[in-house]
Amino acid sequence: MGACTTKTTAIEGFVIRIGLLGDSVCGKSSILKRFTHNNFSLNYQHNTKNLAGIKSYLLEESFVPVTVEVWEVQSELSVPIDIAVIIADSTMPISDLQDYYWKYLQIAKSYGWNKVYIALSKTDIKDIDDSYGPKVHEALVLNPEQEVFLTSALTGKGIDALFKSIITHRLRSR
Ligand SMILES: Nc1nc2c(ncn2[C@@H]2O[C@H](COP(=O)(O)OP(=O)(O)OP(=O)(O)O)[C@@H](O)[C@H]2O)c(=O)[nH]1
Ligand SMILES: [Mg+2]
Repeated sequence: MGACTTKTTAIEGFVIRIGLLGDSVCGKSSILKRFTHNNFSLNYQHNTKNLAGIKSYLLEESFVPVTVEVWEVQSELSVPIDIAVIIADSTMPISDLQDYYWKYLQIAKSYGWNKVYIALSKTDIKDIDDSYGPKVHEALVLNPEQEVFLTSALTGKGIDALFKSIITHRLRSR
């Protein structure tokens, strides 16, 4: 993916709507904030409402402006979602991840969202080595083409990679 410019307002073109799903405190707002405003706060405030952040890109390969709308999902949304991302706290034991993933996969399906990604949050807290991603991949019985995204909203690590991968796949499947 080429270099991109960002704007804070939506511009006409292709819109991709992404829904972030997961337990309270798993890090949805923090990922949203890092993505839209490139900042982070350790102060926690629970959201009861669905929240959205918007960013527009001018990508070399898409020829049209791409607007990415990211929703922190707390309940069923009235807007259509293209891709759901299950956010799981990486400090959770891998043995608990499978149930967590399946629970949110069912929720995504109940909303009619069939394209689902998995991202682990807060990877700065725990010592994560190269074997962690493959272990999660195996525990969740993912397809070979499904990627496990390791992110930290605190450091910003993996956040751009997650959204850029989603945008690239979505543009290819147009
Ligand atoms: N160290 C660290 N802490 C994080 C990270 N992401 C989130 N946190 C902290 O975890 C807490 C919860 O994060 P939120 O992003 O508010 O969680 P949430 O999923 O939006 O929670 P709800 O709104 O209740 O659903 C906050 O205190 C954040 O500062 C991270 O990448 N690293
Ligand atoms: Mg929140």
